[in-house]
Amino acid sequence: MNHNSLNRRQLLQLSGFAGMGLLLDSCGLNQYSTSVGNAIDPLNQRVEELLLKPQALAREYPVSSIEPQALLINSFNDTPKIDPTTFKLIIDGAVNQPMQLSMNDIKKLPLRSMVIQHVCVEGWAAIVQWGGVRLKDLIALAQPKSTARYVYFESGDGYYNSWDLPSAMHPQTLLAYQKNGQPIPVDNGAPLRLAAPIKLGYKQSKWVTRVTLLDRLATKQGYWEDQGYEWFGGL
Ligand SMILES: Nc1nc2c(c(=O)[nH]1)N[C@H]1C(S)=C(S)[C@@H](COP(=O)(O)O)O[C@H]1N2
Ligand SMILES: [Mo]
Repeated sequence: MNHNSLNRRQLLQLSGFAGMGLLLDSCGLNQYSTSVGNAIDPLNQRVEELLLKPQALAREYPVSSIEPQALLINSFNDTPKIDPTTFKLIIDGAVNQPMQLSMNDIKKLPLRSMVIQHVCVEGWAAIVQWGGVRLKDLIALAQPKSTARYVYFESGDGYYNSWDLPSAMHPQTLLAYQKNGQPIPVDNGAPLRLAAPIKLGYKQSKWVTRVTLLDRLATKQGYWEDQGYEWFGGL
């Protein structure tokens, strides 16, 4: 079943991880090492471990701390035009189950809400609420291959980015469609944007259209990263 929408079995699989067995069929140990991976990714872990092992949570704030004016629009390019009714998020690469999901599909998945601090390296920060689907849940649905180590994100405005797999699988890493309790405004990345309290602002791609799991980091690592920003971008 290739590039199908979310079906009932997959939804059941997600709730309670009844389908974990499917994720553990990896074909033996993979001993290769990527120079980039070993050099700058201290958390290089196998995907099976990341699906099971709890990761430490970053600070969350009460709703009363939200600073609605503090989150500045920061876009390197024009806001892209994406029709949310026909939009499909592509998940592909090192997965056994490539998928294309509509916003309806995505909204059927468990909604995770969090109030976190967004930090931009340009010298501002904002407490903001994000609601959306955990990226980990989407990756689990796509059945990652045991060789996957990185996640590459493409955006509708030409922005691109890559993350280490542990950060992508972190329980507070969301593909968000809500901001401060409302649908995300287009300038903030609708219909889907990355939101996580563990990475700097430039790692939080807006208008994400494609999520590609990779065994090795591509030469294109990120729009800002390729101009000298640090790749890991952790907080
Ligand atoms: N696609 C895309 N994503 C992006 C950017 C961008 O220019 N294009 N800018 C980044 C930077 S530097 C920051 S600080 C945040 C800003 O998010 P906001 O505009 O919703 O406040 O988006 C990040 N994600
Ligand atoms: Mo930023």
